[in-house]
Amino acid sequence: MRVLDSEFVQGFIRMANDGWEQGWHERNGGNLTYRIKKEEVESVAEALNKEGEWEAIGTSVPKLEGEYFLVTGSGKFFRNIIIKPEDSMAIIELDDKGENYRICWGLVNGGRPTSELTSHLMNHEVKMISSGGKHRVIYHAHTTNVIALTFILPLEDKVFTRELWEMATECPVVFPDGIGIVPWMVPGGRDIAVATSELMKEYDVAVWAHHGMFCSGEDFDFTFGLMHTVEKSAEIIIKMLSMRPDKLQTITPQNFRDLGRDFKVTLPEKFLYEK
Ligand code: 2HA
Ligand code: ZN
Repeated sequence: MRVLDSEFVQGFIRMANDGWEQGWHERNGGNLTYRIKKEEVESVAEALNKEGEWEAIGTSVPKLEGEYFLVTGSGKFFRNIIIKPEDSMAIIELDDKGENYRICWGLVNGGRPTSELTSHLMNHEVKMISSGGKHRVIYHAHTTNVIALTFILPLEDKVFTRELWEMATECPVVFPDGIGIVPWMVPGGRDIAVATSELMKEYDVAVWAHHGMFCSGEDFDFTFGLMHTVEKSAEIIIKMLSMRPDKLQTITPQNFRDLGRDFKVTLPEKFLYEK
């Protein structure tokens, strides 16, 4: 099958374009990667080039040995993915140590996988293990309202989680484990990748202060939906704070406990502190 005809590639392109339309991907901002299923790799096997040069990942992800990923390209614009996907993204294969990758398809005009490949692959490894193999999508976006909040809220997991939960009743059901905060760090390197993947052991969402968000999920719908839900909640905080500096009423810790019981989600007590 042609790579571009396969459902997983179409799903990837649609998600990338949805992110563009949300306004989360100015210029070359953001990146998206998908751990391809074995049967999906087989379905496009004849279109994959296995002669490419191996390149160092910059870290070691041994649990991902031999895995294939569909990834956005470094310096490529999300805005262009829908019109020139073969220029904007690539399929890469990892070697048997999880230390090197090679390009098997895409990036037809040259280029490299996303500048955040180290963060993506370290997060994939952590989430593949913690989800028993279910999580396949890692998504980084420059979500306007969450970024704005990182200038005015303390950079603490418990503050962001609680404030975001309070803004929309469905939030604790969509991200019951909460969200983690990475303080400002230089992007693109191993240090920010290590810090993010540490948080991803506990959470499906990590905020990069003054930069954006990372989300992990099982498929394109869940991962996009997660990013969208967190960002929408942040938008409500901004609107709320723009109207008045404090809340007249809100969802209380006991309301959250009642919600958790009826919706069968465990909400950690550390987020249900008295203010
Ligand atoms: O430009 O978003 O974090 C891509 C990025 C780097
Ligand atoms: Zn970024």
